[in-house]
Amino acid sequence: MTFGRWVAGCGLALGAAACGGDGTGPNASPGRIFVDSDPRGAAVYLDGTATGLHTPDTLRQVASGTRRVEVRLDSAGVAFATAGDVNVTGGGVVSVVIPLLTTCNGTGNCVGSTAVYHDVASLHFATNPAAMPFFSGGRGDGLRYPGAAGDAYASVGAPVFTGVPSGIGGIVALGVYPFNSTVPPLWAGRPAPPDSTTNGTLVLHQSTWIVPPALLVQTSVPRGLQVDQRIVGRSDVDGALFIRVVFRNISATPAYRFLDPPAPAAGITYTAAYVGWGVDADIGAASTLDDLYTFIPALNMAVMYDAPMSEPGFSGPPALVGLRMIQGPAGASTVSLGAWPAAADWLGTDQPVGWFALTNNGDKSGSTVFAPEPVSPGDYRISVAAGPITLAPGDSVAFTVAVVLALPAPNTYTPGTVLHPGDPNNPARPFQAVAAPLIQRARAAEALSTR
Ligand SMILES: [Ca+2]
Ligand SMILES: [Ca+2]
Repeated sequence: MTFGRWVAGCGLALGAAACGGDGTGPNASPGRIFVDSDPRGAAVYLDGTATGLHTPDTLRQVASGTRRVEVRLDSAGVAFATAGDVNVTGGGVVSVVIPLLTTCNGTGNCVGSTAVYHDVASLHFATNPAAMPFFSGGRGDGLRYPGAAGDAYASVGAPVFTGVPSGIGGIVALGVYPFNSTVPPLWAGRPAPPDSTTNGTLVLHQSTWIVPPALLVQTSVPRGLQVDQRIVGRSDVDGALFIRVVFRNISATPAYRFLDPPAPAAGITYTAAYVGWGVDADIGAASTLDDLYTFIPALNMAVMYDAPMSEPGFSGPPALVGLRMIQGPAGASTVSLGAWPAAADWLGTDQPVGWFALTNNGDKSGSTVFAPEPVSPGDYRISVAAGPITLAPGDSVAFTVAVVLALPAPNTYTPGTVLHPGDPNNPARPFQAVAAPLIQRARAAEALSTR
């Protein structure tokens, strides 16, 4: 979908600001640029040359016309930098607030190259500056259990979002793979507080902005959102991470508008929004995926498992992967447990596919709704999301999810025989006995989250 009001009028997505009349001319006098950044303390470059100044500060005696201003900051070994064009008018002052970001190429592989691994609670998992946990270049080893030498369980995990942006009339949806070989990611990593480990508790912070790259600036996609993730694991709670997620609507802030000038000046209000988290659990080699999914509605949990409960090359029985909404966002009445096949991943131009997946086709008839049973073993993604909520400019909403891994209960299944999920609403189904350790661990994760 294309919407005229978002057509860029004065520059590229990552850059243009202070559009309008320029003061160039044979007699134009120099002007000034007040440069701020978010966060502050970045080195300021003018037309590619270091000025020696750091934000916030004022560039003086700047020749009139279009000038290139860049801010750069190295944080935790990652270079965050953003550049944009600024029109300087003779004698005047132009003020800009430029956000510090790090982005990747169309495949996201630059994220993989900068992945950092963490170990806690027998989990070995990747994070990166663009804030896509469990991602390491799509190689399928973003989450291992138990430990670094353990088996591979996931290729990516990510916040998900869907809603109706004001003034647009369509729907937008953010999935777990917001990039492909031709479209750069919607995610732009932001500087975040450093990691910490205290008394066996690991705390990681991840922050990202959802901003359309130049190729998508005329497309209806999620934008104007900041997503902060606080990932916590404890050495005394095996196989569990919990993730506190905050979605913040930044669409009307000066720093965001520097990146996305075609967005409505008053910002964007999202209605009928669902917020949540998704995982591409891959139990075993990515080339031979034979997984199935199901749900445990009483726990608001989606589950992925190896269909034959026997994975060649694994050191033991394949664990089950649970994704649980532990605490939903304020005001949400429905938890939607989603799943979709790899072939249905949506990107820039097929947003209704994502809305369908994350809300279960908008079926809001109960407190917990879930996707239909899978047809056959394969490569799927799972999600937990809650809504509907409204997210106006300046609003924020928070929720907590848990990612939980546990081995199947012994002697409850036949290795090599496909374990069918059965009806999620039937607590007597055979799957329930197999998943008993996962259910127990998911309840323990809930207790962990309240301390
Ligand atoms: Ca498998
Ligand atoms: Ca998968």
